[in-house]
Amino acid sequence: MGADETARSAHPEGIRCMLLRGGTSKGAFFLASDVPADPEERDDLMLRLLGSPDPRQIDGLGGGHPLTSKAAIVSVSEDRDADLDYLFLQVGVDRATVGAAQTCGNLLAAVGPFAVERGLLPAGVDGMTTARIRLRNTGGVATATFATPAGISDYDGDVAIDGVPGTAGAIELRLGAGAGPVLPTGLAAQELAGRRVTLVDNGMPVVLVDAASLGVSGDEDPGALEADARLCAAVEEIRREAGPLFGLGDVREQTVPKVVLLSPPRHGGTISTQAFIPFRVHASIGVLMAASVAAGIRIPGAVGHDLARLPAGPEHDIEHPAGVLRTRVDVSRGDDGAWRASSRSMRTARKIFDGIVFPRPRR
Ligand code: NQM
Repeated sequence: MGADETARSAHPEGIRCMLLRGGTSKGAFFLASDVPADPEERDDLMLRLLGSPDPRQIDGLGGGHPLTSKAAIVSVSEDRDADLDYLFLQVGVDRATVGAAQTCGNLLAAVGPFAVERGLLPAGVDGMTTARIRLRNTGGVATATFATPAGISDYDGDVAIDGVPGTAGAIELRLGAGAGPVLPTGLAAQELAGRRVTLVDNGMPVVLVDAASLGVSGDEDPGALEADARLCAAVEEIRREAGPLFGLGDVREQTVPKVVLLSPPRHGGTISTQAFIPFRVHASIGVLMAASVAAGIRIPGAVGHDLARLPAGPEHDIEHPAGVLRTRVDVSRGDDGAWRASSRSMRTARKIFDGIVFPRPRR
C-alpha cells in the first residue's frame, strides 16, 4: 500500500471489534483504547465502519435500520461508583450523523459480557457477575447481572424476549431512582404543537401522546405509520418543541427525545405503544423507553394514565409491535413533590463475531 493510500484508509491494519446483539438491537463493540479519543475522528471512523450514510449500509457493518446501526465504546471506569464506562453512539443510516445524546438500554445488556470477554472485568466467583456500568451519555449508573459459569460470558439460556427469535441467557438490568425527576417540566401533562403530551424521563427522554389525538389507532404496522407523512410531521413538530424542555436544545439532528404513541392494551398488558426513534418506528420498544412509559402512565393526570390497565404491583407489560416488554418500575413522590422512579428489566445478548473490522477509506 502506498503512502497516499495508507493516509486515506488511516487504519490499514483494521480495528478490533465484537459484534453483539443486545436485547432487540445489534451493535459494534469496541474497547475505548482501540478507537480515537478525539470525538470528531472517532465519529468519522464509526461512519466508515458501519457504512453510513447509505440506506442499506452496504459497505459496512450496519444493518440498514437505526436498531442495527449502533456502536458501544467500553472501558474500565475511573469512577468509584462504577466498574465500567459505556459510551453509546447512534450511527445514522442514511445520514452522516453520530449521536451521543442518548444511551441505549438494549446494547447495555451486552456491555458486561463484552467486558468479561475483553478482560476488563473479572467474572464473579459464583457463576454470576454483576457490573456497575456508568452511562457516559446520560451520567447515570446501571447495574447488570449475567451468567459467567467457569469464568466466561455464557450467552446460552432459556429466556425468550419478544422481537428476538429463540432463547438466550437472562441479563438483569437495574437503573436507580437517583438520576433526576421523572417529569422534567414538573407537569403531569401540557400542550405542545396543539396536542396534550407528557414529558417523562426514566432513563430515556420520551414524549407520551395519545395515538387517537394524532388520528391513528396505535395498532397499525410500524411501516404504515412511517409512511403517513402527515403523522410523521405532527410527531416531529411535537418532538422539536419538547427538546428544549428536556434541556436538550435544538433536537433536529438528535435522536432524542423519542415520541411514543399510546393506546389501550390489546393483549392483556398494561398499555400499547408505538415508538418513533425518532425518524423510524421501533420494531418493538427500547428498554429504557418502556421504563419511561411505565413511569409516566403511573402518574395521575399524565397522558396514558387513563388509557392504561395499571397493575397493582410494579410489573408493567408494555405492549409493542413485536409483543410485550415486561419492566418492573417503582414510582414514588418525594417530600419535594417531585416524582422519582427506578426500573428493572430482563434482556438477553449474544456474541455474533469477534475479529478485525476494516473501515471504508476516507473519500
Ligand atoms: O430505550 C432504540 C433500542 C433503542 C433504545 C433507540 C433503547 C432504550 O431499542 O433503552 O434501547 O432509541 O433508537 O435499542
